[in-house]
Amino acid sequence: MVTTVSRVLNRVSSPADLRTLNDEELSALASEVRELLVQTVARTAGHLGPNLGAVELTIALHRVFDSPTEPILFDVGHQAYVHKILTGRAGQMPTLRQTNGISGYPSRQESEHDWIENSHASTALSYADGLSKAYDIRGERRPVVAVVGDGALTGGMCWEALNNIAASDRPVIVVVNDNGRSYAPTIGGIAEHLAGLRLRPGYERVMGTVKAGLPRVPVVGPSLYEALHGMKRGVKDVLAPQGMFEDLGLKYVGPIDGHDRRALEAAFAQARGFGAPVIVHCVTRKGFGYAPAENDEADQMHQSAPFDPATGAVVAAPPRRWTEVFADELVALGERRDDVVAITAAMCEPTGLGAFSRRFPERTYDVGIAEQHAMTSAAGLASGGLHPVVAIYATFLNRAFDQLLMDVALHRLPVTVVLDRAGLTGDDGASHNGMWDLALLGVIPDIRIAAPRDEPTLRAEFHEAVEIEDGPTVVRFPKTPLPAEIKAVRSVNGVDVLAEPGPDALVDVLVIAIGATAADTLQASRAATDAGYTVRVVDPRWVTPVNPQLIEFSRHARLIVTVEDGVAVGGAGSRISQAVRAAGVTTASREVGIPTQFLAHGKIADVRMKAGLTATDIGRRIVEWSALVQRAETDTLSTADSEAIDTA
Ligand SMILES: Cc1ncc(C[n+]2csc(CCOP(=O)(O)OP(=O)(O)O)c2C)c(N)n1
Repeated sequence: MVTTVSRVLNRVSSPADLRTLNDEELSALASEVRELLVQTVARTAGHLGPNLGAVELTIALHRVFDSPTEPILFDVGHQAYVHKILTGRAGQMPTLRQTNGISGYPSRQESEHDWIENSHASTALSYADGLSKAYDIRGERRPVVAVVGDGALTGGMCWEALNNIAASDRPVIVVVNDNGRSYAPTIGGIAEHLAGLRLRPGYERVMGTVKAGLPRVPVVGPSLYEALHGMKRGVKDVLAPQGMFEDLGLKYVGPIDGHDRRALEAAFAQARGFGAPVIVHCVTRKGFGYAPAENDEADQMHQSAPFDPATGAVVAAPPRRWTEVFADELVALGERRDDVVAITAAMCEPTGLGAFSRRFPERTYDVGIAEQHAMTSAAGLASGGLHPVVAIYATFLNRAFDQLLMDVALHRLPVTVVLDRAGLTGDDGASHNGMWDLALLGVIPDIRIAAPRDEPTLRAEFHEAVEIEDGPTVVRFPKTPLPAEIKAVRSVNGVDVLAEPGPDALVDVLVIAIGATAADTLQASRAATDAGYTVRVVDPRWVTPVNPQLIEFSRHARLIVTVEDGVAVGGAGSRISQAVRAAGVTTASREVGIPTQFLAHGKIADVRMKAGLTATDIGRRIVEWSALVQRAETDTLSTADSEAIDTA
């Protein structure tokens, strides 16, 4: 177990230290890094496969390029654990992704070696393009390195950037970390082209023969590494234009065995010396050196929950998630309706499309990491008479906003967008929280958004959504485990009443719970009841359009409090408040939601606490606001009394 940093790794506190090590030490270092990766992620959870595959590549980059003067940018950043280890953070690895610990992505706060931290894919080449332009204008000749996976390379932004990079003479070095996979195998023409380069005569044959003869061990040792290392050094690493890249006007180096550090270093040095834009194509294996990851068919332990390092087996059975319910319903829907098709942006299994894709492969489209294209392609499918279901994580919807607005909604096309991981997601940090969707979607004319609160409402609302054929619908649900069923005490014109003193009662507070906040909101409302206020808790089920019944309920309350797990500014609550005011109802209203901040990574419970969104926080605020309203009413009454006396 390497929680105390050992041996060679002990001597590496910055990339400069790497340049003092000999071959043997560097091989030992690679093994130690892998051991540390496995032991760390086994406890903290996180991205394992991508990092195991990038060990030699990252060591070689840091030996050839002088980071941070020569920036190394990691696309997505989920494969940057090795970079963290080599840039002075090995000792902090046990805190990876933990509250107040180091981030699971590069972090500008953590290190001058970390340049970008957004973790949405396919941006590194654009950053590199811009950085190199800046250096150019400032008269500095500094190479900029962008490390991009074959998966991220399917994203359109990469090609927009390459279009500019190729037309310049600035030293942008695009290192393609090609493991043939995103989560699952990368699909599409670009992937096929890369595969074509990778499969040039001789390359795969050598790799295959070597790999077949190797003993399987849980964590790679120097001998295994050396075997590959030695055998692969015959593979060509020529500086030569190749097909697609040549057509773009880019120089191409490769394919390089991405686990042969010396070959990598030679290629990087060659690219660096070239002094102009160049692609270095490195072929790696996701999960390399750790048998359970290499053998994991689903995603090569792309992102793992805590596991037993000896076997790779996940230690705790995962709780039942919203995703599984959606997955179930989608298959059932596919059986009933042959016009339903499913689209994923390279996240088939994580977004719950796996079962549907196996049952209806001809009706499932993996478009690559290309949310924008996914949405407009869905518009095309809908124009052609089908009903597409686009399944993406809420945070990645940001990418496809304009496409949903203009290409889908403006055309009133029946596309159902299913947003997983809506609300706080916690340990993946600021860029992964699904907290913007309600605010963004709220400005789309006539869009219909459902926010289920539990399993039965998810099933029901998804079905209602796909029945709508005259415009887009959205169904959003969180990452947190499914709560117990929350039964409505009654339902009025589509609004579920979850708690109330009685059907006709005028209440002190109308609490409107959006989607999965229902459980906490009910708990919070009990605090208000305990404090002596009468409370009605409702779930509108559909966030937009605002249900007129909410306005009716508002007329029978002294205060309205909305609760949502998205940004409060411009969110569902503010929309409801506006609708209430527009209807001439003067009931005071307050909105509980996520503050407009980039929230640091941590356990969801900790992040929720920092955001003031626990049941206790919500309860306290409801009580405080109720007291304010009561006081204001008393003040108004006493002012009215004194006015009456004055004028008497
Ligand atoms: C815009 C966007 N969509 C989806 C994701 C989720 N995601 C994270 S890593 C990944 C696969 C990346 O594949 P690749 O770039 O080949 O890197 P690898 O993990 O194979 O090293 C995906 C789809 C993301 N980060 N950004």
